[in-house]
Amino acid sequence: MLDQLNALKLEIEEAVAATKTVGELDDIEIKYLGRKGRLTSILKGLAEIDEATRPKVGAAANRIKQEAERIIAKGRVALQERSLSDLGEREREDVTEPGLRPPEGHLHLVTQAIREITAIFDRIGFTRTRYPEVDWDRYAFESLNMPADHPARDEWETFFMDAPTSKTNGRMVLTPHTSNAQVRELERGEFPVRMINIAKCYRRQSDATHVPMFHQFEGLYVDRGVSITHLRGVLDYFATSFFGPGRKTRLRPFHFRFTEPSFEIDVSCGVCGGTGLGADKQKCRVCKRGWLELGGAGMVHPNVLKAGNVDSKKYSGFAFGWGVERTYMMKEGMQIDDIRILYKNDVRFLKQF
Ligand code: FA5
Repeated sequence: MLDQLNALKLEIEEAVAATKTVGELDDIEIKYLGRKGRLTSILKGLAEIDEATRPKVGAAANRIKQEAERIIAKGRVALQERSLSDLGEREREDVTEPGLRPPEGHLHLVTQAIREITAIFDRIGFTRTRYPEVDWDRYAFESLNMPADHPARDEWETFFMDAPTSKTNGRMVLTPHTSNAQVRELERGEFPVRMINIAKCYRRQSDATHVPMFHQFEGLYVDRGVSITHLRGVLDYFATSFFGPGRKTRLRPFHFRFTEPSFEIDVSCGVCGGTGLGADKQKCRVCKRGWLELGGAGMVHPNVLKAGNVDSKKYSGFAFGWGVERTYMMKEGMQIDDIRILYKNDVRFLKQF
């Protein structure tokens, strides 16, 4: 019996040493010391052994029971300590470690360009306006001296809305240019007019220099005694502010129905300095001729002033309309040879700006 008890004590010691969790230890306790446990059964069987050996065996059995309880209790403390130190290791936080920066985005380069253009014109008193990007034919064409069926309209490859036609305003269109703002602004009747209207435009076009949705910025200045000299001054101011000092503009005669005279505006090329020649004395690969085309401009046509209820004998003005994307592409150092990349949403491209 004594040998049996000593063997049981060894067995308990080994079992406790091998446990990894408190749950396993609970099972061991039940297995040996529970109501039907192996040590408990031995203690219960003491009554059946002969009286002579009973005190010796009884004392040994009780001693072993106490030792077993002590071994299990010690094992429990050790397991609890280990699980606490594991937790500390797992959830250790080093407050001195540099933090992980979350990925940071930025504004799209067209939005950046719009903000820059707005700020440049704001400095000379041109206020940014917002007019509809889905507008009546009257504002997009008719009031701009382009009566219905006039062939000039074809140049603005327009998207028409599938919507009811108005007797006075005609059909609705996705604005093909920002010039729809001209008469809307004049109708307000506040002078001087110094507007910069930046909005989305739509045309049925898509190639390396055209996208179906793009932005234009439209300047309009109407007051008494406005002349082409004012137009030149504003254009040069914009060119040096946006593209940098040393950049010049030039006016080339052109034809728009809503300005008279009309011009195309060119800006001197920043890569060849306006010479048209590259460092290798060959044609500049960016502009080929020293100048880059920006957009249209001209003196507001008397019929447009009339459509906006403005007396053309008292007031005169100039207007210009350029593409935001194209203008941005002409900035020095920009190597964009296909305008469509701006709207491909390729983050590898966009994050360079
Ligand atoms: C016009 O749209 C006139 N409304 C400009 C104007 C305003 C003239 C006021 C006189 C007075 P045009 O069709 O040339 O003109 O367009 C002007 C500019 O818009 C172009 O030079 C180009 O920079 C930009 N643009 C036109 N179509 C597209 C397109 N599909 N994609 C990107 N940019 C475009």
